Amino acid sequence: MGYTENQLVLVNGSLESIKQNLPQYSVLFYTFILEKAPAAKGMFSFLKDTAGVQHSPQLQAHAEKVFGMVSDSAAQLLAKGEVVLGDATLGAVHIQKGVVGPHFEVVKEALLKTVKEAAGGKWSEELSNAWEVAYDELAATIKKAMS
Ligand code: HEM
Ligand code: ISQ
Repeated sequence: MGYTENQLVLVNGSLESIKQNLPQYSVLFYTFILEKAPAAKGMFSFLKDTAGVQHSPQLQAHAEKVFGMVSDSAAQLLAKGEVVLGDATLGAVHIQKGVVGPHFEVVKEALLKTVKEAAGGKWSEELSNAWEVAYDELAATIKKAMS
């Protein structure tokens, strides 16, 4: 079955919860990533020289961009059943930073855990699945651009 309106509503509702406390959830997002892939710390310009994960405007802006792009991916899936990457340079950016396939699973897990925290009592398997499908489709477009 294709992506549904309800799935988009679920994604955007929890995106609002994330945005209501973006400093906290962006730090949490990176913390989950570095738990699984400690070496990824050196890949992010705004993390490599800090102790642990420290809040900064750049860190928050990057996290917000990723959450926003997954929401946009969900909207594209609903509207036309596929995702087209808006920024054609994203493949090259990630290659240049040393990103490889397995990193996308790490980021997915971290994203879903962050969504779970932010959604609180509103979390459900259905909500998580709506994020997962939109992320997977978006990740596939970036991986394709990297290949
Ligand atoms: C940079 C999005 C997956 C690591 C970026 C940028 C965007 C982005 C928009 C900024 C590009 C620019 O400089 O204009 C995404 C999305 C992803 C994804 C939507 C998944 C669907 C990953 C993965 C990794 C990663 C799996 C590896 C852990 C990085 C790094 C940068 C970057 C290290 C450069 C950050 C810096 O400026 O220092 N990504 N990314 N990304 N991404 Fe991703
Ligand atoms: C991937 N690419 C760019 C920025 C990011 C921020 C948080 C988590 C993953 C990311």
